[in-house]
Amino acid sequence: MSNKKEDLSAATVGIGRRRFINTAALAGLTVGVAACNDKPAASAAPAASAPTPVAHAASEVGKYEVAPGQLDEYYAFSSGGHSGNVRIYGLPSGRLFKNIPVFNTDCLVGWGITNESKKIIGTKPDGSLKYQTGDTHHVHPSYKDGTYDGRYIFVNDKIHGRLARIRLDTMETDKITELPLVQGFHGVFPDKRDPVDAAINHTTRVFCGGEFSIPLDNNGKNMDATADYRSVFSCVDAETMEVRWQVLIDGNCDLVATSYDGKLACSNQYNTENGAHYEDMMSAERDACIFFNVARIEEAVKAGKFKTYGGSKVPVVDGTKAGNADPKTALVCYVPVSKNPHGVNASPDGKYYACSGKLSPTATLIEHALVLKWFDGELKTERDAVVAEPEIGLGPLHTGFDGRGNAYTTLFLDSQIVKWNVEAAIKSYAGDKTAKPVVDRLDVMYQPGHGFTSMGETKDADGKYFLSDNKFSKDRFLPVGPLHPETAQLIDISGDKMKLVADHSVWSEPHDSIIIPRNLIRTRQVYDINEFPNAVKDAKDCRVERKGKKVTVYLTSQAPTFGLREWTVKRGDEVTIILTNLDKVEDLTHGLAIPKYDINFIVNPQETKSVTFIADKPGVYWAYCTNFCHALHLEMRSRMLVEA
Ligand code: RUQ
Ligand code: CUA
Ligand code: CA
Repeated sequence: MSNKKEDLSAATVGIGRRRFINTAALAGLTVGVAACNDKPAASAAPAASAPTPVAHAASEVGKYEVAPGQLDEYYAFSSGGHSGNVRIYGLPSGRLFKNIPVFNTDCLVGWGITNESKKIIGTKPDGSLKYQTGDTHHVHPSYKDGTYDGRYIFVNDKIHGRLARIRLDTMETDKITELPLVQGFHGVFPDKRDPVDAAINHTTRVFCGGEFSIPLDNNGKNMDATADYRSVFSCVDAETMEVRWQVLIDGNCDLVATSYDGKLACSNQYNTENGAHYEDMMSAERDACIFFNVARIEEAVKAGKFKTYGGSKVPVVDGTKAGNADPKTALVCYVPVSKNPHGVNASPDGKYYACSGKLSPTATLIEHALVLKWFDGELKTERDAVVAEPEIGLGPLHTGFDGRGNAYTTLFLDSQIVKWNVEAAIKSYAGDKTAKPVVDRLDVMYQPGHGFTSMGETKDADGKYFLSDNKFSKDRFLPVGPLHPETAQLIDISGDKMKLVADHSVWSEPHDSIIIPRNLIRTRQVYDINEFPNAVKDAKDCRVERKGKKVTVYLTSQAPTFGLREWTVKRGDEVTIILTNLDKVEDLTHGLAIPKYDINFIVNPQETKSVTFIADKPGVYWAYCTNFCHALHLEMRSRMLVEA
């Protein structure tokens, strides 16, 4: 299904006959995907049916390679899906630099093991982690004046409805917030300037789309009253990470986009039917893209026009259709969009939102200024905000922009990236038969989910690269057993024709990524010891302090020794080890592991971390350095005696 080489005209002609995808076609799709995977792929040699890759000419290979000792031009930050983390890799090389633990636990870093990380993730009353899993989907950095300011990255956890913030100076998670009334938190997007005070031209709010509708009073008594299930759209304060307000809506949210003037946030809706089963969710020919008028919502909250639900204190305003019939006072605007859209993206010029059809072979283009006009009561219907709906191919999901007026949409079913021209699409919609929106197509391997352009979510879209995060890699890499890696395919979009220039393997399962030029990122390689109130600032301060059964071990590391050669605690003590790395040299990280006590974490230069455990197993235990730090790394050990 995906290996076909369609010529452009044939593909375009074919679309009209496949106007909408119905249940039968979807059933066929499942079979198709399974069939593609069914071929024996145990051999490392290319299978006979392997596609001829649409690759660049051999002479151009060097152009996209990063030679030994050279640095990449871009950072890519990528969500890790149900691995719960965020990855950083370099482009164009595809070199993996770092996995940032977020909602997952990670024994390299000690994420979920140290007291500091547990506090960020959240604990139960007994001190254990509240959740050990997460499903990261969408990564978006904070903005200043419509482009990245290098302060933070925000990422969601779809499972437990949490929003995390990653500091970009250390590239570590620093806060996590759980949203009330939310199951399945999918889209996230920071504002690109303050939505209420235009003078504040950086991110102050992060918008979060709740995907699964649930009973508002989720008390175990109302499984069948699905018509009363609701989902909410949430706004989180970017600094405090507290939930400011929520909007109760009809239907569901999915992905989220924000305007460049700060006035609107929006979310595509694929389940306006409010169905609980998939047939119900795809029964309507049209769903919607819902727009949130941020200033009006905040006025309503200020005026006390809100309710609270289910024990949460967060104000919830009414964003239902019934409650917002008059555009002039409406908080929200539901713009009808073709069947079951997935994905909404704002164009870098701030003028349009592209919302893909998924079960319709179209992308719906909505004009920002017209949505504002609707809120002013100057538009007849919400649908009048639609300015184009080009037929682009089967299973359109996500769209990136090049800053030169072109959009690039992933076609999941066609296994293609389609490049279409925004102005041509608008002309064609207005009746100009000579306007041809689709300008290029490229096969990708296979079934792309998310795709994005370099800087494409900013006003500085540079039109250099498009990265296609594909959901199936099949025969593209050496086989590694039943679970395949995914393919991230790098496409050069700087010319008229898209050019596939690299296949990168990525571990399951990236959803969304962003590509940022390296000069926008400023990291620190060494911590400031004073950031940690509990730091042990001198090796001479190492000691053991006892208060009843609570014992604190103050420890330092400095290659190749720990500040204590040994220490003693008693069986049954609650032991807290506070470890400060006194080394100031860049890249000089130490680790501390204690056998049988399940302790393992690292401390970076000038960093302090702590762990707490019950000393319930008498004996001598070697506490050793895990991170190769010195010629005497193996000798870098201490002993803990737990007295019987
Ligand atoms: S979104 S590709 Cu389409 Cu969360 Cu996963
Ligand atoms: Cu310190 Cu290895
Ligand atoms: Ca639907």
